[in-house]
Parts: sequence; C-alpha cells; structure tokens
Amino acid sequence: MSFTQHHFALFVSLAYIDLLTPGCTESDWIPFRNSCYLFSHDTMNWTKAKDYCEEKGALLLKIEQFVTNFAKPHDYWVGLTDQNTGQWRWADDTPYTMNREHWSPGQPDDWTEHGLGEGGEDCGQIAYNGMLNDAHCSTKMKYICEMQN
Ligand SMILES: [Ca+2]
Repeated sequence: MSFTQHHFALFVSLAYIDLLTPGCTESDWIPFRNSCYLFSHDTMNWTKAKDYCEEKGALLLKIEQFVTNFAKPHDYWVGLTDQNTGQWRWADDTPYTMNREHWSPGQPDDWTEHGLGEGGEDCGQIAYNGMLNDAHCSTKMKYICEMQN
C-alpha cells in the first residue's frame, strides 16, 4: 500500500468516524491498521505534546510512510527533533534518515529570526501541504499521537 493510500484511508476515517470505536480505547482516537491516531484540536509546544502522547501510552507521530496529500488545513507537531544531539531523531530516540523529498523546499533551515527565544528550529512539524518543516520547539501547535495496538 502506498503512503498516499494510507493517508487517504486515515482521513476518510477521520472524517466519518466520530465515535468511540472498537480498537481504540479513547474517543477522538482514530483506528487505522494496527494503530490509533489522535489529531489534536488543542495546541502545545513540542515537548508538552511529546509528553502528552507518552502519558497516553502513545508517541508523537513517527511517520513510517510519508504523506503527500495531507488533507488537514493545519500544522501538526510530529515526533522529530534534533534538539538533543544535533541529529534528527524520532521521539522514541530512534534515528531518522534524512530524506529531503519529505521536507518543504529549503527545509530544515534551523531559522533563527523567529523571535521566539534562543536557538534555531529544532522540532519537526508536518504542514498542510504534507511536507516537513523544522520549527521552534516552543511554538504551540496541534500534534498527532500514534498508539500502536
Ligand atoms: Ca524551518
């Protein structure tokens, strides 16, 4: 299955399943394949989003298959950061292999003119265009948790 099909199915689920669904123990979590996904409505900084997902027994989204037609008109934190080691890693501390085809043109750029405090941009988000960008970790943003069943 291609990642396009994967996410099409995910968003079909998101659009039409709005109930407590067998397979996911909490409402608002969307079952797909062997995981449950939460597309948050609230916003948090990256670290709080990561902690929230982990409190739920989940992870900030670790994207195994990439998104090209991300249909939601929002930015979401995903579980990518280079703030600890300078190397991009997933929130479960596994390494991320850089593939610039998954990033918006010119990203990650570690931009420093954001006016949000010290440092550049060390946390990964997925934008409405389905592409990755690095943003300042203190930014409050929606987030996606993934819980593997
Ligand atoms: Ca950036």
